[in-house]
Amino acid sequence: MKRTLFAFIVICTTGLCFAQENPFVRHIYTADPSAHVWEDGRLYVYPSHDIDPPKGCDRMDRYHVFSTDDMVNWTDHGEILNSSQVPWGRPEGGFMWAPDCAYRNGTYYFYFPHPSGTEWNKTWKVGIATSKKPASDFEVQGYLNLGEDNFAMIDPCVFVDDDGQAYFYYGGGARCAGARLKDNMVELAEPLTFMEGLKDFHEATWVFKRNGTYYLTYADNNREDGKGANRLNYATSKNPLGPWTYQGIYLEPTGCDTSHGSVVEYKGQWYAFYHNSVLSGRGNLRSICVDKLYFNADGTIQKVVQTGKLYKK
Ligand code: FUB
Repeated sequence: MKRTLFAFIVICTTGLCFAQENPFVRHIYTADPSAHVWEDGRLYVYPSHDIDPPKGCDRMDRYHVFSTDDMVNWTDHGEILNSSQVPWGRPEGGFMWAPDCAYRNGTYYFYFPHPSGTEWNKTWKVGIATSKKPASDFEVQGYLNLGEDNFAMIDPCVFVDDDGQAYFYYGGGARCAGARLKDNMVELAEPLTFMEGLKDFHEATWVFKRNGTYYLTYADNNREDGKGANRLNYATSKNPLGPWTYQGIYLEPTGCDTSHGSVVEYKGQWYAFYHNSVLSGRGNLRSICVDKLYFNADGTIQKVVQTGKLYKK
């Protein structure tokens, strides 16, 4: 009864609102949550969208955006971009993987990995769509020029430092690279360099800053019984481009074929966003979740307690 009440969906003027329960989005499958707090005081989540029935991660072809101002009631702002709207995208569509969003001088920059060719894993690009609004009206502008080697160029992350300098990272195919972005947010200001000091890096880069320390979180390559059981790890540095000091695991496996998350502070509380498989029972039909994240006095991260219906193997 309690669960039914919690899952009750309320129709709001702006869209669908959901009462808090993990997973906090239950009407569609979502993964790879990138969370940001923007100037309007709301927390926005930019996830990717698993399509039912799944075929690996091939059929993921669109993005929705969600927001909240109380971590309890969530608004689905609807679809903001579809692979059919990407002029340079692969003709077959799909493969709209983990995105990120950044804000600068009145414009929202939405970075999304998408292949330009049928041979998807050799033709990745990081597309950019822009809008004057955080959750609608995005228009594809092109893609970042990241050089000739487009293998596994996925999972873009853009971190904007306190001085306004933006940094671009990507992470896939067991390598993680980063570089400063120009003020225009659509060009690198310098060649990409590989991030040093990460242990067993797989993908899912996320960078944030707390008390003058930079944190880089990522998924490792852990596997159990031949299946993905990736964990979220983190490393710290006094420089946004490293070298990094490996610190450990902060999120254990969530029952999915992959793991991917973000860390953000909102109204004085830190949160870990991630995805799990409790709605579908399938590792590639994922659902985004959020739980509180706590730091120790020395700045290390305590293991996140996954609430709600816990994943059981
Ligand atoms: O969702 C598609 C891919 O799976 C992401 O880009 C990876 O991080 C993994 O979560």
